[in-house]
Amino acid sequence: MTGIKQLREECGDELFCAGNSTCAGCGLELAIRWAMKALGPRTAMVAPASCLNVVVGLWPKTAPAFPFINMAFAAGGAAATGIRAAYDAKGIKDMNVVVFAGDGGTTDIGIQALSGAAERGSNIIYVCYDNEAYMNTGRQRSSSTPYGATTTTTPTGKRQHKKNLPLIMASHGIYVATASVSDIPDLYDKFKKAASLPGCKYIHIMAPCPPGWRYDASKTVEIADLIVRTGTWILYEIENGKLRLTGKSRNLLEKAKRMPIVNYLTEQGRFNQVSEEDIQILQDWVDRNWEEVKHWM
Ligand SMILES: Cc1ncc(C[n+]2csc(CCOP(=O)(O)OP(=O)(O)O)c2C)c(N)n1
Ligand code: SF4
Ligand SMILES: [Mg+2]
Repeated sequence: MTGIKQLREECGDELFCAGNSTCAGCGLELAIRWAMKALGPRTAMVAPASCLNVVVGLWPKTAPAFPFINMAFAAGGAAATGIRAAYDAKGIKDMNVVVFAGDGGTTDIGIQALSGAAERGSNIIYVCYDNEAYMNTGRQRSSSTPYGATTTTTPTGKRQHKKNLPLIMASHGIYVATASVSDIPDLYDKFKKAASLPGCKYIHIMAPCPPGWRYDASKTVEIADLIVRTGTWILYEIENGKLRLTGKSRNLLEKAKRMPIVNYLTEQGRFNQVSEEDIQILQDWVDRNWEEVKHWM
C-alpha cells in the first residue's frame, strides 16, 4: 500500500482547485481531490446532477483543472461511454474517462446507464461519492440513505435499509472497490488500480456531509473512520470475482473486533430519533452485511 510519505512525494499538482464552493468539511471535496491526484490531468470527468455540478463554480472560474462536463441526472454511464468512443475514434489512448456521481445519481437515477456501461465493458471508471441523500436539493432520502436516518422526506427516520450497490455492481463481473475519505492511501491505491485495468470499473466512496448528517464540520474524517471501525461501511476490492478486505476492515471480520454501531450513530443529528429497537435493527443489518461479504471471499 502507498504510505503517507510516498503519497506526498508521488502526488503532483492539485487538480480540483481552490475557489470551489463546497461546504466546510465536505467529504466530496476530499474524495475528488485525492481521486484526481491518483488519476492525473489526462482525465475527462462526467458529473451528473449533484452537489458536484454546483460546487465547481461558473466558467471561467471553474475548480477542475481537467476536462469536465455537467450531465443530465440519468446519463452518467452513457455519456462516459460516448466520450470513450470519441477518444477511440480520434486514436487518443492515454485519457481516463470517469463519472463522478452522487448516491442519488447512482443508486436511483443513474443505475440503468451504469449497468449498461458495465455490461458492455465500456472502458470507464464510475465513481459514486455517497453522502447518503440528495444533498444538493436540500437532503431528500435516496436508496442509499440508511435505515433510521432523518431527511426532509423521512422526517421520522427512513424505514428501508441502504441499497448495497457495490455488490450489485460486483454481480456484473467488473472490478469493484469501496473506499472512505478517512483512509486516503487506500482510496488512492484503488484509483491507481482502476486506471490500470481494462473495461468498466466501479468505486463507491463513503463521503460524509456535515450539514446533511448534522455534525460539526471539523469531524468529517473522524465520522468516516467510525463508519469503518463499526463495520457499517466495509472497505474491500473485488477483482475477478474475489473479494479482498482492505484498510481497517481487514481486522473486522470477527464481530467482536467491530465497535457497536451506536458509537457511530450518536455522533450525528440525523440519527437523533432512533429507538433502541432501531439500533438493534441497524446492528443486525451490519452483521448480515459481513456474512454476505464472506460469500465473496
Ligand atoms: C431529472 C432531474 N430530476 C431532479 C433534478 C434536481 N436535482 C439536482 S441535484 C439533485 C440531488 C442529487 O443527489 P445526489 O446524486 O445524491 O448528489 P448530491 O447532491 O448528494 O451530491 C436533484 C434532485 C435534476 N437535476 N434532474
Ligand atoms: S451539502 Fe454536503 S456534499 Fe454538498 S457541498 Fe455541502 S458538505 Fe459537500
Ligand atoms: Mg447524495
